Amino acid sequence: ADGYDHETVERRWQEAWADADVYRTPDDATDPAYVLGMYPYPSGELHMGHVRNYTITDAYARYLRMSGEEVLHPMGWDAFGLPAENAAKERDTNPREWTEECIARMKGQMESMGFGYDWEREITTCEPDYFRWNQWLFSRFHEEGLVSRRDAEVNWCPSCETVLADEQVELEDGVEICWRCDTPVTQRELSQWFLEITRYADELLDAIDGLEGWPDPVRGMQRNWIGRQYGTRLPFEIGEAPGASDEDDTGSTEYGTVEAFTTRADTVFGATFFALAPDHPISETVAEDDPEVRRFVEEEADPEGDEPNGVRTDLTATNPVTGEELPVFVADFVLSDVGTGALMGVPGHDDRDHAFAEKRDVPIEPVVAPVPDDWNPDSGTVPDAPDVSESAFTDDGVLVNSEEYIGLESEAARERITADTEGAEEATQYRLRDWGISRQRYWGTPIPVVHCESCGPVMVPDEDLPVELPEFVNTTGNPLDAAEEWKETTCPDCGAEAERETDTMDTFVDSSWYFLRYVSPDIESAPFDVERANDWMPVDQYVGGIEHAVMHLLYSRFFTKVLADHEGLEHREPFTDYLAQGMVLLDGSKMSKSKGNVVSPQEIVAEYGADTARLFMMQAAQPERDFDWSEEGVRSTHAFLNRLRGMVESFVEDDPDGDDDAVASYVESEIAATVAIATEEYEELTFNRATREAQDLVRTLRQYADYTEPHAETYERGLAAVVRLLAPVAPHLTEELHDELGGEGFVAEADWPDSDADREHAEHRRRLVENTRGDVRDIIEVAGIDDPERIELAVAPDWTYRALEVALESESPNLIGDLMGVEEIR
Ligand code: ANZ
Ligand code: ZN
Repeated sequence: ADGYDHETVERRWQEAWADADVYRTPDDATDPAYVLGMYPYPSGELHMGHVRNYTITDAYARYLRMSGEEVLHPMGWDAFGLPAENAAKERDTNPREWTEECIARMKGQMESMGFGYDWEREITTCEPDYFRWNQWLFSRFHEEGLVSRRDAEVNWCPSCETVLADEQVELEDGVEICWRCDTPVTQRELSQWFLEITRYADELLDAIDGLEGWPDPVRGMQRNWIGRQYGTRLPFEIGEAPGASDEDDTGSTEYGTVEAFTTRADTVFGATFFALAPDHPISETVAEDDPEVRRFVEEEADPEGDEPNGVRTDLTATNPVTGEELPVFVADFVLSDVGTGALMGVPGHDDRDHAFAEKRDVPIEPVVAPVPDDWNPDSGTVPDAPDVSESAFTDDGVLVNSEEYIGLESEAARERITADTEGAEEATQYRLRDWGISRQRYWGTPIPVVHCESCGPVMVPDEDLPVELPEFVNTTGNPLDAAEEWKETTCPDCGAEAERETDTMDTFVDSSWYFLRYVSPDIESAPFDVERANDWMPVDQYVGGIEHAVMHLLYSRFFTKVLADHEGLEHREPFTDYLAQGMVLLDGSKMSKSKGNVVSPQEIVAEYGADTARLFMMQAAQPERDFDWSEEGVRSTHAFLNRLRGMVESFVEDDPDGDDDAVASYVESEIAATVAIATEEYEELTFNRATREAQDLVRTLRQYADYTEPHAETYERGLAAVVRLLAPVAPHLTEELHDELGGEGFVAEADWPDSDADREHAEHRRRLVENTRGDVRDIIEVAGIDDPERIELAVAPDWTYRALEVALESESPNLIGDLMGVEEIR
């Protein structure tokens, strides 16, 4: 593109900043503003999403620095993970080399964007001096009883040959597929390590109320994910239906009592069946003798299917409230890891139970009625039961057909029924599961455990950390399993021959505390310096994609709470404010390699420069919003920067000195208003509005220079203000212009302009000007002014005061005065 030599300008300032250590946060900073973008996975290329994310944090960090704050703005690499392993296999290299190359390339790209990071604090999670602390933390969690090992059904991707966490399984056309390779996921039973996040479920949920700097949708997502429900556990006696075991001679089996979790104990009189999960122990026992149940359990059950399916057993379940015997089904909509893996079916008041009852010919009975409009609980009357034959009535209401509970409202009935029923208990149930962190993969943190035949699994002692990775070998399975020599070790407890654990940790472990490592990245005695973390944490502004709004943020909150409880951290939440930036789209759809619609930041930077790319992105939309990439928009941003540059240059050359005081004072007030408004917008991270303000001021200044001989001081003050207001977003060119205008030092370290303008007043005045301009146009016409130059001058945007003067000099001053009350306005 035509215009200034952005490449030279940008490189010059990048080098100058680096030489002067402008973005360094000294260790003795007291409480720097902590601004953080989610660290990237080093894929090798910075994409538009990264550029947007990091421009937001960079602009904000720069704004805060200019406002006089100490700033902590670090960057690092989420360097473990599957793609590196796959790439290494493809290219016949190893994940470490591949990752290092990618990091080098992306770091260069970040530097070319002018992001002001404190690179002294860079962290790379695949380096032993980082991941040893994952291992150390694992041991601390273990000491605190927050680690467990159990057999678990896990999602297994047959193609990646790895266990997938729930959130790594995606649903496509009703089929669960692997997030990386789209292969349908199967199930496997494996011994897994878990971090017991469920112990923090209540606090993780309750504390969401205090996260006022988080977007509401994200808070809602976190609440949902934790999914707390209050309800009742009701005990059902399981027995065999009379005559059921006549044909066999094995005698009757004892099944005992099975509890069912329900949020609707008020509907217990409407229970018409009982259902067990296919992998409930009783289902499995029944399946041994009953071929129909076996076929269902082993083949037909489809927990993800749209329709509820089930098979009837010969068992009955006794309703603990009514004494009624209910048929027992094994049904696939009952999940084994929810509640107790058993439920009472109430077709009259639950949609799924209704669908199931219709299919299996189970009675459907109404026991809760909608509350009538004029309902008086004390009147002794009872509303009519609703018709539930076609669909369930799922709201709370008033009990009907429920013996002594008739006439009670649902809430009260739940309490009473729970209290009155022997063996019934209040229960809280969560959707949140413990966090399975075992991955059968090479490129991750080795889980620091040794398996000993006599001692069982034993933690590797702290002094033997880190457990490093063996050399990478290209096998189909887990390379750690194949590393025979590496596996061989001795038991830390008894000294006998033993084997290392071959699972590595979920990489979400790395990212659950990396924000703490930045505080003291080189400390060798602990994962972080507790005192400094107490001073510097929490992160004041976190920015990153909404795709991490559930797991990563939740895990980070969990780690922070554990560290607060056991390692002296004085903060219980890691991120005060969180901004989820929107996506950069192309023609309304997401940029993706598969669609072939990717705009490369590198090409844009080469053609137009980083400042243009950054300014265009920040201007296109509010940071939270999606927006369409537009080459047209990029070009006009580029043209704007060129114009600004031209204005500064010609000012410096001509050094004009005008004399029009009225206009000068108008321009002065515009400068003050712009600074006041833009400052507020920067505070809110609405860079689109902040930069729009600066652009408007540039237009005003240009007109000022075009229409009249500007006052040098005013004009220069205007230009200097624009340069500073744009410095956070377009840091290179503004550095150059600051220099040309004779500014001292770096604009990156200059003082933010201040303004005594009051925003409300400024906006009121602008509206007035806007309205008056229309009036002036009319007056000029009425007054018959026909000197084109004067008309142009008079109606030029924002020149109301000038315009009034022209109008007043016209031949009909009285008319004008009458029409407008001009004297008063002046
Ligand atoms: C009886 C009942 C009556 C229920 C009624 C609901 C409505 P939701 O539905 O999200 O609020 N449940 C219990 N254990 C389950 C399991 N292992 N798998 C699947 N579903 C299970 O969640 C609470 C309800 O989920 C519980 O309340 C139970 O059905 C069902 F009118 O019990 B309810
Ligand atoms: Zn896969």
